[in-house]
Amino acid sequence: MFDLNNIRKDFPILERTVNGQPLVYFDNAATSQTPNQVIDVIADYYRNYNSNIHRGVHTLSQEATDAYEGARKTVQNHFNAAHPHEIIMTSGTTHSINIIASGYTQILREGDELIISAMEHHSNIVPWQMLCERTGAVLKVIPMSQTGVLEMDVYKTLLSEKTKLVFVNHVSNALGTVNPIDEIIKEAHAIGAKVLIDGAQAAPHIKADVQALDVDFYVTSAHKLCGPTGVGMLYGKESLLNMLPPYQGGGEMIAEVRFEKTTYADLPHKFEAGTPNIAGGIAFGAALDYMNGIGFDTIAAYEQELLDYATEQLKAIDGVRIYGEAPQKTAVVSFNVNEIHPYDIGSILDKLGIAVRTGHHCAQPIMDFYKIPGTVRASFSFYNTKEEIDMMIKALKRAIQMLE
Ligand code: C6P
Repeated sequence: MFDLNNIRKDFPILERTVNGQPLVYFDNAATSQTPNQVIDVIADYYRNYNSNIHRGVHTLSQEATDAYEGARKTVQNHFNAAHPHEIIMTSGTTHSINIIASGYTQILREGDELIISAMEHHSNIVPWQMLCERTGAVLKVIPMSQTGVLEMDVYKTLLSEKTKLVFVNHVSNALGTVNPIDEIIKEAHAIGAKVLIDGAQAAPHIKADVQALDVDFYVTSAHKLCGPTGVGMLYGKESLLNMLPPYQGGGEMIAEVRFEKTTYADLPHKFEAGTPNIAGGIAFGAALDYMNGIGFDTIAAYEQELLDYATEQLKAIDGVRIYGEAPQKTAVVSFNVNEIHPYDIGSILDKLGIAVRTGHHCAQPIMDFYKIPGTVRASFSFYNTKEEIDMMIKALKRAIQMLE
């Protein structure tokens, strides 16, 4: 049963006020809020068994190691990876993508082609541009339509025997579009290219099954799905992760260190140099447990109601233009009102207690495509309510009156 009142009680931050108004938190795509169940797990680690992992024979270290490796198994089960060692714990999506981009430096040759989409976050653009600079590979872009849908026909024409890698986000952070990653992966595999899917925005809404998708790499951040910041994961097929070199050198990622030669640890440790974010990793597992306790189907159905309601209310306001009207969307609405700068709307909404994100959302190519400086982005989570959307609409009308 989806008991919204009880769910909201799990999130202490929802009790607070901002500028004397009750907080309405609609910046969930930037980072989601954290329930007591996750906060308690972090506090419990520091209160009761704070210790380094994989290193000590002592009890605390073993308890911490068990909890951390338990979280890795939770992540494995959630994404249905075949093995726990296919889950690399990272500091987040950006770190995960950089591990792969760095790893392909010695593999790519001049003239090889990489494909990204027109609606990527900078994290899924810049590391590949840097890789192209290092290797002489060429980046191609799948264009999108005015409604924010990828042009799959063009994608098919971009694929060739030169294509080595394809990178697409599962869900666009600025538009909410859910991309047809099944088809993207199948088409890429048909010509022998590997695929990395950026799941940062999908993971809070959609449970991805990496084996069913047959995806080569899938990455996400815990802080988008009720977990803490500074932790995330890289899923990679065992054979590919074994083929790639380590990203960083240091403790934990070695088998043997001699001045003459060092050998590397097996997966997953080869990619996990140094002391990780231990409490964060454990809390990542707790966050997935929490969300699975509610159920991803339940979450998606309720968020769709919020999205439909907000879209309808916004469209009823004169001068509102919504960016991103794909048939399949997560609960994100990006919009502008006439020529008003999004920052001005965001500032007034904040004065009225409403948190939205304004600007280019680290997706400047999307803003260039629409020839706008940015948008106002309201992004919803399962703990938001229709009453909160009413409050945003009322506040927005007030902002428009003040600014026009
Ligand atoms: N998008 C947003 O407000 P990190 O910062 O590494 O946890 O995630 C980066 C990232 C990668 N891909 C996508 C699709 C994303 O949305 C994000 C993070 C936030 O939209 C913060 S910029």
